[in-house]
Amino acid sequence: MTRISGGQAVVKALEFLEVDTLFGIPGVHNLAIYAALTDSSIHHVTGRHEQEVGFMADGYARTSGAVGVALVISGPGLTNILTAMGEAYHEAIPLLVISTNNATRHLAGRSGKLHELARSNTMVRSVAKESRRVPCTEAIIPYVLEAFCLAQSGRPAPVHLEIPLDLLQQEMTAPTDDVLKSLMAAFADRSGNADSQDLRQAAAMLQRARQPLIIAGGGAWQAADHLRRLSEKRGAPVLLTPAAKGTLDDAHPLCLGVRHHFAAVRRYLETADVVLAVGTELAEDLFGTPPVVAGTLIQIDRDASAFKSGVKGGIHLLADADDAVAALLEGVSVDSDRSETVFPQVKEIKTAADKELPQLFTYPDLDMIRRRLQEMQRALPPDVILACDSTRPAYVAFSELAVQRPRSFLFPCGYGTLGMALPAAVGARLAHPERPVCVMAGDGGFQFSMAALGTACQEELNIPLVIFNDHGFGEIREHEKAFHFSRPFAADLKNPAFDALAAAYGIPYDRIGEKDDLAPALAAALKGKSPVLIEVQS
Ligand SMILES: Cc1ncc(C[n+]2csc(CCOP(=O)(O)OP(=O)(O)O)c2C)c(N)n1
Ligand SMILES: [Mg+2]
Repeated sequence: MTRISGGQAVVKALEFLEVDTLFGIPGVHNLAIYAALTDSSIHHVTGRHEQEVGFMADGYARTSGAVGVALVISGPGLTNILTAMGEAYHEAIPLLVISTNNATRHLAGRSGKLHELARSNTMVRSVAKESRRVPCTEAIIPYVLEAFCLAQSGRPAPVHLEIPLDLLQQEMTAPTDDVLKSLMAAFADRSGNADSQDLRQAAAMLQRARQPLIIAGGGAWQAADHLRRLSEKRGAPVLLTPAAKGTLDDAHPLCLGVRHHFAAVRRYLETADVVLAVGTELAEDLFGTPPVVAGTLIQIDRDASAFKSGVKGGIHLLADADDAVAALLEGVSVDSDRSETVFPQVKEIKTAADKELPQLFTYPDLDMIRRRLQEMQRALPPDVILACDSTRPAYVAFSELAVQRPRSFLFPCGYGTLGMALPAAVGARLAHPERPVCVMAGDGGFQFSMAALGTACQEELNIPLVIFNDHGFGEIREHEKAFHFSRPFAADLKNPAFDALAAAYGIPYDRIGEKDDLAPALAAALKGKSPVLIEVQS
């Protein structure tokens, strides 16, 4: 019987779970785990700040559907990663966050020990599905396996495990693979499938619909293929939430894209007699408006808490999105006549939305932003993953930049954290070494996490960073105008010289002036071997 330490038990559990990449920052409080990692095939990625570590794990999970795993120290390591957990919690991204804590005997009251953090589990529960402290060394493996499964089950979310130092140092008998397999079977996701009667009824509603419409949210990516076929079969246009951008190709003739914020789209939504909402809680959009569904609502979600409205003659289907959409696809018949009328209708709505853009975004440089997005579109390959920060060009990109694949447009949708883009791109790139990855960020947001450049360089990741430099928090300036501030306040930024910053990291730099074309610079940057900083004057 092999004896292993608690630290080795953590790594053994992660290896059994086939975790290939682990994002973290070492400290004396988690070195027992790092010691075990030195002999592991798991690739460890060293962050520069735990918030970035969390976003890296998020980018990894958001683009792959797998659980993103992060390892931090107790105290400041844990508090630093909370913001990224908040973002992942809001967006239903599965993360496993492992932190440590002082030895069990010091955890009862205030001890004054290094990195002490009282009531850590209570604190973390605001941004996690669960936060647990492991009670003994033998429990480490079952707790890790269960936490990993929990992160993915139902509505995916971060799950946190805290392991006291003494448990990492103590030894235990290593469990066999058979024991691990039976543990996994016990923790497997038991979320059931929708009642077949309900599915039949929902299919009949869709079949009878005069003007059906589909809303796809962040939980719809797994069902992307069936969803497209259902939309084509019934001639039902698809409206995407920002988290679902790419779930149906923006260029598809039935795709209304991410355009709920346009009056032309909202009017159309209000006239739809049957609305199928998949993997969305129908939350408010960027401008604070929730989708108004006047017709009958069929809602599919893995988590009942997404069912916020009453049923009103509609149906809530508690089910896996792909299974339920596949069943609906079976239950409806082809309506080719509708496609002929609805294709021009979708085109018309998009044209009307286009005309609304200047009223919606009253940016003085809107035309320039649109031009830049067109240039980016020309340079970006179809399989690109675009990691966006909360910057004005990204809001315009919702409707103005076409994305062709699911899980390829990253945006801090609901929690809205500045600084997500670069570290999330690092995680995405590590999850998909074969796919191009690009960052779009503002000068403000970029500075929230620019230290992640260090990780991107160390990992030798080719990531072009398109930084829109308007020398400030541009979006906030706009809001100040709308609030009738007596003068612009607290939103101007004295920025570093970005060319010197690129030089400091030893990476290429390009500056795109007003008259320059961004496309060739971006296309060239995508062929590089490292991050490339492209500063766009706006
Ligand atoms: C962590 C965090 N702090 C503050 C904000 C508020 N906020 C939203 S947009 C914004 C300005 C972003 O500036 P920049 O990244 O330069 O983009 P721009 O608006 O100039 O395009 C700020 C400060 C936020 N979203 N997240
Ligand atoms: Mg800015």
